[in-house]
Amino acid sequence: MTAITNHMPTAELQALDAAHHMHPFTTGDDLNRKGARVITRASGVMLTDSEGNELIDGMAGLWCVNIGYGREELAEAAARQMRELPYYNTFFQTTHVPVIALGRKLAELAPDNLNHVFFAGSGSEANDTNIRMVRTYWAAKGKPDKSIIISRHNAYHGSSVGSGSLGGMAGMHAQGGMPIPDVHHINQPDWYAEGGAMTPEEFGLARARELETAIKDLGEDRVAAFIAEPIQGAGGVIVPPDSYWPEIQRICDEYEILLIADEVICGFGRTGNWFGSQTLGIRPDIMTVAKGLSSGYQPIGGSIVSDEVAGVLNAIEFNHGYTYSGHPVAAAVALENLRILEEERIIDHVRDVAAPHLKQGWEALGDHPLVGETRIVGMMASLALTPHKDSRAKFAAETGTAGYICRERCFANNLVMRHVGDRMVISPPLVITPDEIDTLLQRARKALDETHAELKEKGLLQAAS
Ligand code: PXG
Repeated sequence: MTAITNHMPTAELQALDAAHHMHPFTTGDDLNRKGARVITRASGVMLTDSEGNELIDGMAGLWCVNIGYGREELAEAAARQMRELPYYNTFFQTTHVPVIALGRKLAELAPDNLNHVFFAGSGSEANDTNIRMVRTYWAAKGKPDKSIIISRHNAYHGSSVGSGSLGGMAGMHAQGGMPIPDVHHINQPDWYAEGGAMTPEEFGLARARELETAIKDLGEDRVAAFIAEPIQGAGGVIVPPDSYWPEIQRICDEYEILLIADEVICGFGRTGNWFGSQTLGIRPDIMTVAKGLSSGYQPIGGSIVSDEVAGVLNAIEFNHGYTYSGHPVAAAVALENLRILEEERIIDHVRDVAAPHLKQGWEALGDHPLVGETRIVGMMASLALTPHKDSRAKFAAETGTAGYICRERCFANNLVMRHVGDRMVISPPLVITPDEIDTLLQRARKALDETHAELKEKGLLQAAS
């Protein structure tokens, strides 16, 4: 067999990809007809594809490459660890140095009483851990019926059976027998799409109080936990109104419900603090982490757990764990990533330089005829496309039609920006410079202009009635 390399013609790579590779969240036949874009290398915030195009990665891979691409130190850390101890498990009363060091570092970085880490290979696995952990916690406290986990429609918590059930994606629930029992969903705090005539503050309170109503309906003695992303990422960078989180926190405290903050996207500097919980003033009992923990250089995730929860679980045998829980190479790479984030003061760069610069330019896109709202916190941002700015109207065309066109126009202009329905979202590497932000914004505006022209030409600028 011939070796497959970066130097093969794109069409050949695409044909092999089509023949043997099944892509996530993709209609394979459609993709295989047109051929996948082949990414060959990356450096800083830039991606290179097999045709030699250089694209700004406005999505930091998939919300994860926080320190940017091409950091030799992480390659070195991986190679060093692979030579010394490429694998050992953390079952059967054993441990190893990288996992000890990473556990201590995370306990130091995480807020307050969050001092214990259960490692996993991904965010999905970590949220599966959380399902079993909160139920086992209450059972150990003599309350085995406290097993319902409340989550939100349009949340994303992963794609395994457990984490996909926690998530609120209707398309996922329609396939493969989800959600599992004892998961309950309330509505999301998306004021732009669902707020109607309420002010954002009224709406935020109303949506938070759905949690209280659900707890009362289901019974306080039945509800184990509430899980939420501080800011929904995959749902479209939905920034909740300021009134939302304080009310959620009050309800969790009052009814003795564990609060799980899913920090898979918000963690490790994305919102301008180490964790989104700090930016939004939340006091979680458990935080889910992954993605930015290693800047995506290695697959690793985990649950960072409070002293109280760990205290209860440590008194029993928790029959749970993964072959790669605390994988030494992934842990060594994560540690090196955290060292770089800390020593290079990358979160200060976000707070003082990159986020204010991006915010100014992003909000300026709000004057574009297609843009109904702009939202941004730290280095995660969204804009809602609309055919009619003043009424926040949706398009008459199927949801996602305009968003998809815009995403394609972004690609054509060498910018990776993702669409979620008709919202455009970005989440660039945290190390992005002001000049690179300016280029990103210029390309985004050009893509919006071209999207507007294409929608007009195709008669798709109609509002839904
Ligand atoms: N929680 C949150 C908040 C996430 O965003 C997960 C858990 C699951 O993590 P893993 O590592 O199992 O994928 C995620 C993942 C998208 C997209 O299209 C977002 C994610 C994954 C794939 C695609 O925006 N987020």
